[in-house]
Amino acid sequence: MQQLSVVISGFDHYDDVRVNPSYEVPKALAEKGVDGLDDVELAISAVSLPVSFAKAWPTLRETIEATHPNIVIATGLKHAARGVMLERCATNLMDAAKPDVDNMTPRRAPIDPNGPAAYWTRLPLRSILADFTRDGIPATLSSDAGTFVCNSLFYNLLNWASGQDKVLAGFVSFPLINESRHPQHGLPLRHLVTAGADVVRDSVRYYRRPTSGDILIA
Ligand code: PCA
Repeated sequence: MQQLSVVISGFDHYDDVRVNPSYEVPKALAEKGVDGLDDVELAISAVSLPVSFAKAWPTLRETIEATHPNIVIATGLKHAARGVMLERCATNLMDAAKPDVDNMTPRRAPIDPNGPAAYWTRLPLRSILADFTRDGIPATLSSDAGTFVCNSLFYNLLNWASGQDKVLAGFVSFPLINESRHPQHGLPLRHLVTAGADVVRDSVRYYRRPTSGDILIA
């Protein structure tokens, strides 16, 4: 049986957000696993990162170096999102409108002065979106994850992945957790966990059998 390792990261709580869905989802997936995958033994590691330009990526990289993952899925919270946002592109820009947890507010600065302007995600967004439709998860494709810590982490992750032989990596933004029956804003946690499981399952399938039908940049 093939053994594959997946790292899924989220962020610590910040601002006025008591429970950051971007960590609740990785934690639930690491605890419960993901069904629907035959002939594969999946090891899922969840890690929570500080909302810090300087420390988020080094913290994720430590977990990556300890677990040698085949797939890395980073997640974050987008307060204003109605549904799940599948991020297409990481840009080489920090432009913070508020300080991070270290009280740093980088303005109009590159993340890597020698790096390319942007990277496309390496996750199969089209097949993930198709599964979201099947599971009734409201979702959109998004062109960028902003210019705060989420985008910085995404860019550093893809910068690293570009030097690896075969690692899939990408970023998914979650809305707030909202347990009301018909939420106008945000989604119940169980829907977010279903969405996270779809992302892992499709990424594993794509890792094992890349097909020309799954266009990465959707
Ligand atoms: N969202 C922030 C950083 C941490 C998080 O969950 C962002 O949008 O950059």
